[in-house]
Amino acid sequence: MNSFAEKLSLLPEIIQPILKNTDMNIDIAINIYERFMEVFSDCGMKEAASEIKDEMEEMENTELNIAITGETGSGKSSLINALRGLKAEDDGAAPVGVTETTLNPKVYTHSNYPKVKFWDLPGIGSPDFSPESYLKMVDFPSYDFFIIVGSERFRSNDTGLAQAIQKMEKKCYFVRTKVDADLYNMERSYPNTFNEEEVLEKMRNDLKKQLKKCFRSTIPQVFLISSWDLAKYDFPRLVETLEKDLHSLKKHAFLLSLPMFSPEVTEKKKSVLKSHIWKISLVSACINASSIPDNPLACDHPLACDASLLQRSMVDFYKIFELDGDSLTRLARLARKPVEELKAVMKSPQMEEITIDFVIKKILQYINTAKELFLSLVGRLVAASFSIIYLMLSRFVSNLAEDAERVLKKALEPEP
Ligand SMILES: Nc1nc2c(ncn2[C@@H]2O[C@H](COP(=O)(O)OP(=O)(O)O)[C@@H](O)[C@H]2O)c(=O)[nH]1
Ligand SMILES: [Mg+2]
Repeated sequence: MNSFAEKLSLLPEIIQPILKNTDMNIDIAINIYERFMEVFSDCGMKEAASEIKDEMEEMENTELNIAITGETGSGKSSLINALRGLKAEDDGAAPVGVTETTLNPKVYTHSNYPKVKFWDLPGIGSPDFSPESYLKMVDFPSYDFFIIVGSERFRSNDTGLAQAIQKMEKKCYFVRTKVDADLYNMERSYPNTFNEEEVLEKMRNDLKKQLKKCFRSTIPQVFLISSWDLAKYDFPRLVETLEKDLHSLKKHAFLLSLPMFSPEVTEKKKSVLKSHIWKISLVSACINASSIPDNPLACDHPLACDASLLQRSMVDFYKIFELDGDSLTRLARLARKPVEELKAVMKSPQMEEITIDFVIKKILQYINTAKELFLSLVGRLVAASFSIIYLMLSRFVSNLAEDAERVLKKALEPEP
């Protein structure tokens, strides 16, 4: 692909399936279109694909290191487990209800998204430590942001630490845990006049008032949460805030690693993946691509792909939507239902069935369903391959997102 005119003539075709994709959010489509124009403006197809491949690798290697600190008993380990989609009794979970005996940070890797790491930091505890020496001890520069956990009130240790973190130009957020227990107690105390929203608002205001006294400039935001139920209270707002505050690659990792606690999370993950799969499609169609055997539309209309890249990516999608075997088993245990019952509501195959042969079969199936588009691109190997792969991946992601919703609904269904 050499001349600019040739490139331009190819562009609308290669972008066609993206723009025609009916469940594509228009903002994502525009964004992809702009990125497309950008990568193709000064290089050919192969070079563009190789640039995108580097970008994908950078994304895969992007780590997110989240520091979680606060006094013993404030609920740090429980929050870390909740963020990893685990209960304390699951394998690899942080032990809950134990007093820390070490001052060393302990790392907990996300089981489905190992580049996301949660660091359980001991609270400052002793007044012998200044916030600055504490931050030095826990290796301050390694973290992307800090969550300071407190139950009831935040102590001067916590606010002093937040000030030191802000001074060193990093973000920190206050998280007040165990809100479920406070609400439960208040409801028992005021059985006739209890109003959940009013109690929560009063808790937020009291904390803000307390913090206002300690901070001269920006007061870190406070979020009321229960690690037992992330869908409730301020956790969704914490997600929105981090989504805004994190830069693109870190944001990507954060959103894809979120536990599946609500339909909004499923939607977010679907959007992130939908804005990413054109890259997988382009790389798969251009780099290490080999011919698809048994193309029903004959050998003079070839199609090529890197089926192994597609297979790996599709397996990752299962993990992102918590539809892999381990995640389903955990959910089934929590729901006290046989895992078969959850698997039965999935329309996609189980993750173990996603082999290279399966991928090739899927592509052949899409050549047939998108026959018209395919035939319109005859003679343009990359454009045709890209389009078919893109359509296949896009549908695959939508189907998994629907399965994830069905599985969650089934898990929450009361026993008959
Ligand atoms: N009700 C309720 N209890 C919690 C919550 N988070 C933690 N706990 C309880 O608080 C205690 C201390 O929790 P843990 O996570 O071990 O705190 P850490 O010492 O800061 O790691 C344990 O008994 C937990 O079960 C929560 O959100 N709600
Ligand atoms: Mg702990």
